[in-house]
Amino acid sequence: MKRIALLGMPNTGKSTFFNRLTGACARIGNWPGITVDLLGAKILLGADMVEVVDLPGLYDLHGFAEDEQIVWRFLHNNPVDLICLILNAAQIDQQLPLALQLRRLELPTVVVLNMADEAERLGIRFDAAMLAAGLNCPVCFISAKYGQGFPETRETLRRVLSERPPTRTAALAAEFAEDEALVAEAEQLVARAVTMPRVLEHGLTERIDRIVLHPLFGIPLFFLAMYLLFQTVYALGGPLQNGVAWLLEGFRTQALVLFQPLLPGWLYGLLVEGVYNGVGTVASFVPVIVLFFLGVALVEDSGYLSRIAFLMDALMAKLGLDGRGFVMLLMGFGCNVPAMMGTRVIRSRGLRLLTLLIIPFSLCSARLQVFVFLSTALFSTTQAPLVLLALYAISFLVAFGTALLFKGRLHSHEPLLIELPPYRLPTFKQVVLRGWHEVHHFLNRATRFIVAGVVMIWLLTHLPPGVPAGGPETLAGLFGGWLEPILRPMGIDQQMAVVLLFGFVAKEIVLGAMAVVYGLDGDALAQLMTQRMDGVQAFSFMLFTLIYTPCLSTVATMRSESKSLAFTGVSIFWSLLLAWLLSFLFYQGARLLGY
Ligand SMILES: Nc1nc2c(ncn2[C@@H]2O[C@H](COP(=O)(O)OP(=O)(O)OP(=O)(O)O)[C@@H](O)[C@H]2O)c(=O)[nH]1
Ligand SMILES: [Mg+2]
Repeated sequence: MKRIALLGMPNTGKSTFFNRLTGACARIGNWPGITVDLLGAKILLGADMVEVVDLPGLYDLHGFAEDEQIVWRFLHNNPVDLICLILNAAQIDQQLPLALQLRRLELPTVVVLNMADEAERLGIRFDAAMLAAGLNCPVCFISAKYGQGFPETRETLRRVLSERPPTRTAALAAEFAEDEALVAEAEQLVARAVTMPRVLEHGLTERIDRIVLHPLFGIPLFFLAMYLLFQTVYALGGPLQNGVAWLLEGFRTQALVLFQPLLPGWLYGLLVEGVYNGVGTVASFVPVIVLFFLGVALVEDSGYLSRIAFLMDALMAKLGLDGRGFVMLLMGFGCNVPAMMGTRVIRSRGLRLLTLLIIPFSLCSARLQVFVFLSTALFSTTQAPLVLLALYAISFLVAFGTALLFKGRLHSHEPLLIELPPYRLPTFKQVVLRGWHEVHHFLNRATRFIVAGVVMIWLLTHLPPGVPAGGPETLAGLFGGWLEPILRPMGIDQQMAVVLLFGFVAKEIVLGAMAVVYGLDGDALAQLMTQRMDGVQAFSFMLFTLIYTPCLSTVATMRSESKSLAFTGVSIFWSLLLAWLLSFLFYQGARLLGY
């Protein structure tokens, strides 16, 4: 099978083109460094099956950041029949040197000038024939986002792939010319083949930036925007979530009960009280999560992330981090795992490890479910959003505190050059794809962790046979009993201790586990929680849930990204210790004050 590799600088639209070409839904965002790993897809191009590979962006072929090395290793280890080099047409002057560098690989290449729509708006004009002659390969113009020029580009790829005999990777060892010579050559080519207006009119972007990058108001504006985003998610998501919970409960009480007389008691218990209640309680949060990710997608795709990195950079430097670290924390609000992988764009190892260390404290959407559920159940409608806000604030504080504490050991300096891309509006399709992606991700985790988790918990709370379900004589009671001395001082009882034990695997299990431990779901579970714990206990439980190890996937990612078992161990130990300490201090302090 032939192989096409998509190469180009970060944020030039490689993944957007990849999605259009293959129908895949790779993650897209207006931030350099969204793709940090290989992603392949097979398509039928003409008569041939072809594998298309989306790669992380690279600034030049000598790059040594982890994500750039992935490209390098890929080119080294895999025969590539055609390089499709995606350049940002609106920044052609900065991007051509890479094209000239790649020419030295002596692989068949097609240069795709993407974002033709933006270049046109800026008034940049091209002499395509001259460019093609200068680069010695076909040149196509395209807008991967909106589709102009796509059929022609696809046809060119097919033609070049069928024409040229593949020159395998042998040529890779070719010496690279001095970079300066390439830059000079690129400048000459741009002067000959590109007409640029004297001043590039980025009018709207500049006007917005004058406000959001304001030295005084920039940061408060950012926090205001985040606050509004969460308020919106909460206000819209709450009713939706109740609706889904009501439907699921209705289905159980109207339809599933019909099976009760037909099935043995234990099997009905396992399937309905275990799997259905457990998974259902978690599933009712899908609308909130989807809404939340639509918000995240908007922030990510608009170009605001780069501004945030820019705004926060000076502040982060005091913590031994940089602006990107803050952006990774924000990405962690969605899911910690891709945020941790996003640190590959950071070159200095110390900086990267410090960033890796703080990301697990970022309040991810799985934890958000638990917090939305408990805060709504145990606090009034005016208090609940404040409780959530407090948890977000604590998430930041714990991350920053950790950075301060460890920066002496892991500090290292890497000057940060942030590129501020123009603001871009995501298309409807991009937003819908993103929402679908999250539902898919949820279902994926549901089948992997949640079902297995709730079945395990159901067994633990019902075995050995003959003892009262959920009681102290069950296996769960036994485990809970062991953990109790550690967790009692922070107001967490035996049953919730078992829930926390399972929460180590994935936070999505926490709610499902509560549903199974108490044999209730939805409103009934919320009702019971108000009898089982008061506000102080609930907050202590949430604090612990926020800070201790997020899930097994983050542990695995920590291990693979840091390439250090010891570092992973330190991270787990530190988060457990900190979770215990803070919950303990909060609980005992609140009780001392008479709450
Ligand atoms: N206006 C316009 N925007 C585009 C076009 N193609 C992509 N974009 C936007 O450019 C941004 C970057 O797109 P991606 O596909 O994530 O870029 P990438 O090259 O894969 O980026 P990395 O994975 O970070 O290297 C996104 O906001 C896209 O919506 C285009 O043709 N026109
Ligand atoms: Mg990409």
